[in-house]
Amino acid sequence: MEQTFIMIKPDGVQRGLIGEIISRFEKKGFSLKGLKLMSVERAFAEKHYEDLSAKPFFGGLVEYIISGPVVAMVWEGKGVVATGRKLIGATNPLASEPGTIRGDFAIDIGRNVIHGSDSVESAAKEIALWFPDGTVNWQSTVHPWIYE
Ligand code: RTP
Repeated sequence: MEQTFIMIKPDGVQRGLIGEIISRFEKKGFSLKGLKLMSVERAFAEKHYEDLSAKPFFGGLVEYIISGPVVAMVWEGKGVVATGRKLIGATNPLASEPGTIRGDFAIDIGRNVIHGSDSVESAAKEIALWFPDGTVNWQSTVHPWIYE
């Protein structure tokens, strides 16, 4: 089953949005397979965002990610990468639809609350980086009520 990496960024943690965000993924029917609250070092944040290292906002982005604890998660389910991105909303929160996480809870692109993998390939890479010891292997008992 497909997995994605989701991170609640430091602003989401500080603003008390952890429960709200987890609730949205849970209510959709996705399964939580990994969860930890952690602070990351600069080098780790740079590694996570290495594809954006040439962007002018890279320095500010890294400062933002290391500015406080983040919640790292692995969510599993059919189509979870693309649908996770839909639940999250557009990168710029002012362009995110109401009803999405960024559309409901954010204004500035540099304080957009949450990260979600943009492809199955980057999800695998990010899960390996953030969860080097692996994730939790379990299956929800409501599985047959979510999938036909
Ligand atoms: P994410 O990786 O965090 O899920 O965001 P994304 O795919 O929607 O957007 P991406 O282009 O990968 O950018 C990563 C994060 O960098 C910050 N950003 N700042 N100041 C700017 O113009 C700018 N552009 C992007 C955002 O925090 C974005 O989520």
